[in-house]
Amino acid sequence: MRIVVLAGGIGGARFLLGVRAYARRVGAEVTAVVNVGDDLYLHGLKICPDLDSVMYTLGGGADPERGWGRADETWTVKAELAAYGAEPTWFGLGDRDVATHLVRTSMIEGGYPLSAVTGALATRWQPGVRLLPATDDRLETHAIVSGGGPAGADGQRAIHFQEWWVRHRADIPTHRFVFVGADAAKPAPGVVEALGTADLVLVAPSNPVVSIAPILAVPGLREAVAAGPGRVVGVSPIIGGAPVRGMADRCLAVLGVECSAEGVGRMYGGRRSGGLLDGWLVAPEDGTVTVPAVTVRATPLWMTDETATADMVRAAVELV
Ligand code: FO1
Repeated sequence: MRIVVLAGGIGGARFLLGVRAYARRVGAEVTAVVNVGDDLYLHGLKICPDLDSVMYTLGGGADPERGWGRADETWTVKAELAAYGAEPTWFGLGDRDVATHLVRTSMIEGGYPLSAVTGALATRWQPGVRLLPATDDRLETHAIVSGGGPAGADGQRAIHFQEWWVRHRADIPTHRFVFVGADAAKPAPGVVEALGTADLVLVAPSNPVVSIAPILAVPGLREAVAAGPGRVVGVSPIIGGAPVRGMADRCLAVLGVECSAEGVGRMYGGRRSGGLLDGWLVAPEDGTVTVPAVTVRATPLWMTDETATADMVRAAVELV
């Protein structure tokens, strides 16, 4: 059995722990197609937050509370950069984490595509699933905001997603998100093939707006999901009207989408009517959720441990 997971960072990483556990139970192989919209260059280093969250979490090296960066981290480089007044200081690079960015940056500058770099880094971490970036090309999520700095004639300006997320904590008037580079991006090697042979495609309970949407914004990727043989089941990132973690509520508000399991399900849409999903897993707390042309199933969605998450995956398999 072949499972493909569309995943973002922290929630996606936690979910992949359960997908891996389920795959080990039934002997399935797993490919994770991971968002690159969070990626940025900082202090001369190429940083891939979602790929790293997934790699560190599955490799056992992630800091469990933060969800990003390394366990047992130290922050000497960060302090030294601040001592030089090297901006930005609002994005903290851990010393162990810097080694990942140094290896990645030197390989990229050596001409390796991001997918090859990701494979090389994963050799050390042995995540137990194949990690693929959604694209090897530049695709960056930027937020169009008002206020807080020099703006265009209409008072609006674009800031990188990380500045929006980390510096402003999404607390700035925001008009929309744009995926810079998306129109010229191609699916990374292996992505279309994986979707073309998948028995099941899972949409992780990641942020639908800034983690899943940038994956689907890669031309040809959404089409590959729709045309693939595998059934597509999404897992709601919203339980009881609130995001499990992060700021999906702020992101959905920018799009004017209701922050609910039903709102996100309807945003993704039914595959039979040109959307994404065949099935949609929602939490029992959310009561009756209807999404046109989609089979909705209530099942516990708290990823309290790998077994609970693996049970969610089993529910997805049973649903389709
Ligand atoms: N998130 C923060 O809130 N503060 C940080 O200083 C920060 C640094 C950081 C460094 C490397 C990395 O891979 C991720 C980092 N994150 C940080 C998380 C990052 O913003 C993620 O993109 C979001 O958590 C969304 O996935």
